[in-house]
Amino acid sequence: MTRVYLALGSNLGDRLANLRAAIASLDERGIAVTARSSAWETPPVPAGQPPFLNAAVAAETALDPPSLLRELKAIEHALGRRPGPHWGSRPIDLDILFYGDVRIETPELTIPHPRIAERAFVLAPLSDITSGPLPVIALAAIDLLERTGLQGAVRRFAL
Ligand code: A4P
Ligand code: MG
Repeated sequence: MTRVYLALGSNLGDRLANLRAAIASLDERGIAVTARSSAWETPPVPAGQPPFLNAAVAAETALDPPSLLRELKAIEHALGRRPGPHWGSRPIDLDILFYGDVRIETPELTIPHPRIAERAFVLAPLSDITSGPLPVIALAAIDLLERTGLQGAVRRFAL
């Protein structure tokens, strides 16, 4: 089993329900959720689309990285996501942040997910479910979040 961290984001439809449904689906697909963050409302990057609710989960899985990505894509599709513009609005986005301590650079997968260290919408949820150094990056989410200067731009909701 490998410890993975996943990011969830929604800015279309019932955002909280989308996050909850995605987390329930993970458990059904061999991705056993062990911790979930609060839901954080975050300004969209780039601006000009509805605000996101973001969350992060820790999970244990026996799936290899390509199989894990396939399961996440299947959940996105089941929850109504259809291919659209890169960085566009979506009912649900599921990304692999970390897969154990592994680095992966293939056409289909970049792990750790790019730009984690600069993204308040990833770091705020991660700071709920991690305390020490993050895998690979080796710095704590809370310290990275402070460096973004965006802490004040995110609001917490129960998930
Ligand atoms: N892919 C490569 N690496 C990964 C990975 N670690 N996890 C590939 C998941 N997928 C990965 O993703 C496109 C392709 O990336 C996948 O088919 C996979 O082969 P996608 O989810 O279809 O498209 P996307 O989400 O538009 O792209 P991406 O790269 O996930 O976008 P980002 O960088 O995550 O940005 N603002 C706020 N406030 N909150 C957000 O959640 N999200 C985005 C999406 C932009 N702005 C946001 C938020
Ligand atoms: Mg994505």
